[in-house]
Amino acid sequence: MRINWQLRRLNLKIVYYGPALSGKTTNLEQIHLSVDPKRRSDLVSLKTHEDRTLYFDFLQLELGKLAGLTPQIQLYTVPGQAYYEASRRIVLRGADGVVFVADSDVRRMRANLVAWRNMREHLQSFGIDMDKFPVVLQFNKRDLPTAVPAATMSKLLRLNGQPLFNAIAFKGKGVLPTLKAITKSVVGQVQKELA
Ligand SMILES: Nc1nc2c(ncn2[C@@H]2O[C@H](COP(=O)(O)OP(=O)(O)O)[C@@H](O)[C@H]2O)c(=O)[nH]1
Ligand SMILES: [Mg+2]
Repeated sequence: MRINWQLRRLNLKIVYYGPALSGKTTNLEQIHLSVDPKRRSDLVSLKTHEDRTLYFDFLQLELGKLAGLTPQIQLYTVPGQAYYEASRRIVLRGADGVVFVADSDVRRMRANLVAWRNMREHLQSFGIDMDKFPVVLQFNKRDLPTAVPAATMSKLLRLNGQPLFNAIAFKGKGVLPTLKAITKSVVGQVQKELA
């Protein structure tokens, strides 16, 4: 959280984390499509020639006033490929909340688990207790015939009550409910801190 008292602006950072190709960029693309252009920035994507996320995607949204401040929500995605661990860590630093986008494809369960553990380790190393930190999960690609049942995925990741949304991100399904849940959670946390 960063407050600019002169501009009365509150910057909040939400990071979409998860394994490669789980649909993180697709979430931002869908949000970009559905939010009023007056209340959002352009979607900025830094991509390699292979069209995969190199560093991050970025999209900024403006919310209604909060405690006399104008909140601006900055959405980032991390690159999912294994060799971008350092990049993920840099993007994750300073996050006010995270959305973990898991891939429901049975062949991606191990990748989900590795990414989930890495995220937890990074947050811990920043001194963040994940049980007290705004985290929302999205099980994406529910359209796949190979999709693992949500209950099985929850068990695999050892979820304990974090908000969870099923999604078909490339059809826009589940994207906004996920965004609303993480925004609510982050804003709730900030209200506690500003009180
Ligand atoms: N079947 C299926 N494919 C999806 C879904 N959401 C995204 N994709 C596809 O998965 C691929 C990777 O998505 P992308 O957003 O680039 O993943 P990222 O690496 O997490 O940013 C793309 O081809 C998307 O069109 C979904 O709900 N179902
Ligand atoms: Mg991406």
